[in-house]
Amino acid sequence: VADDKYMDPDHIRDLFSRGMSSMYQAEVPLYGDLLTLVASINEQKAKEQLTDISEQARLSVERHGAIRVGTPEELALFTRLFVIMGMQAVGYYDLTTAGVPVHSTAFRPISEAALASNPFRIFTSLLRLELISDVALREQAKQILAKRDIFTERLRELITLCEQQSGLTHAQAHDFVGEALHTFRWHALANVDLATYQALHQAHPLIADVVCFQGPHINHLTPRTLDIDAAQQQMIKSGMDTKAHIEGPPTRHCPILLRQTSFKAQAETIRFADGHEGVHSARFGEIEQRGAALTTKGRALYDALLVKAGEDIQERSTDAYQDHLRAVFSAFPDTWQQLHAQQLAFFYYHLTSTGQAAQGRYTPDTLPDAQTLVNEGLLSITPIIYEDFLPVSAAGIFQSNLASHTFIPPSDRANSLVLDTETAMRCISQSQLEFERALGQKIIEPNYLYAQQMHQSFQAATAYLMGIKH
Ligand code: OOG
Ligand code: NI
Repeated sequence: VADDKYMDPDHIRDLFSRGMSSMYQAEVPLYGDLLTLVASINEQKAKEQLTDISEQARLSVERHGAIRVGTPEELALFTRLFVIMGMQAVGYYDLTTAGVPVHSTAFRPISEAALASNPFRIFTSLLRLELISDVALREQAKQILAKRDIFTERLRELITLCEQQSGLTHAQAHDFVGEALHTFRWHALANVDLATYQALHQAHPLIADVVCFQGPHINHLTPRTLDIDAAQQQMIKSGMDTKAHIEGPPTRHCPILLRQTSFKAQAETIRFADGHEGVHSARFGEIEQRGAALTTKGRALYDALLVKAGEDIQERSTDAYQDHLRAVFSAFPDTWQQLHAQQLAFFYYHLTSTGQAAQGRYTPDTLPDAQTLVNEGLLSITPIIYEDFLPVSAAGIFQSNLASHTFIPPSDRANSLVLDTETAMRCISQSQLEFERALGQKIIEPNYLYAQQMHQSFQAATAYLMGIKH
């Protein structure tokens, strides 16, 4: 039994996610427009889709954000901050393979109940300063980062208090959320002079974005739409500077994984420490559509088809690219029954009315396998929603927001950054270990969570068919 002296972490996360959304609406008015646009599309679509995917309540509060931190110590602070809101590091994404000098995880809730109440996630990237080959510049960046403190003193006190007493009272939790919001707000005042900013920006725009400000400003908040094609069209119609194509799989009858698009970051006025004014682009808008989580087998097929589709993407216009993608993805089964039968996606099982009437029909020895129970109409299936991210899409989102400035594609960047794919590939497990060392804990493997959910739902449904009482 939970101690009601303390606020439930799910409740703290909900307060925090609402607070972030209000703050970001005030900071980036276009984000407010995006929320309105997505809400109206979701309302139209909800009736058709939510019968397949039952999560009415969470949709209106569902969003993810992203931050980028500069040091292992800063990353460790976020582990402590997010766990208070019931968010843990799930998934490891090495974006250096795609030419972006960061590696990342997503802090998110993991239990079914917590996801249903508010699935707020923060994609958190750690800058890899070791990839700056100019030693003097790297040292300078380190020194600048060492001087900043991204948490208020009161926030640190509250985190320590929470760790000591294993929870926060309602008053302390409200105080905590207010203090935590400060960490994510925008700073129009840089903590370096213009020349330093320019030198870091020259090395990579991301480095300037992470190093030159007082804190890791939230750079986007992404609402979830039920129809990203309709939302993308609306975005273009309302004049938003939208990304050329939607990241992820093509339009399908059965949505899988994650499809995302964004409007580009705008140049914002910055005052530098030496009084100069300049511009910096950081904050953008993104929307996403989520579909079924894929098994390792399904994911391998997805990755292979994406590579195949990407081989000649450059020459194609947006529409031609989507057509091409759809053609390539015709090799990916597109009914829930097939996706289940071929073990490409994760599912929840439910007893049908036929199943309800078959209580105790089987023993552990006679129980058929899942596919047979589905075929015989005793169990029905619904897809388990993908709660995580995609490294190729994430890199595409990063890059579309850097492109308007001096982003240099990986092949031309050899003089300042060592980012060739082969080097990055060889270091993958090593870099994950380093990331985990900085986090202060192991990263949870997403498919472990989905497999567990699928297994538990099968156990519960078949226990009934075997007459086992819980
Ligand atoms: C994070 C970009 C990744 C997504 O939705 O894939 C991301 C960033 O730009 O910091 O948010
Ligand atoms: Ni995002």
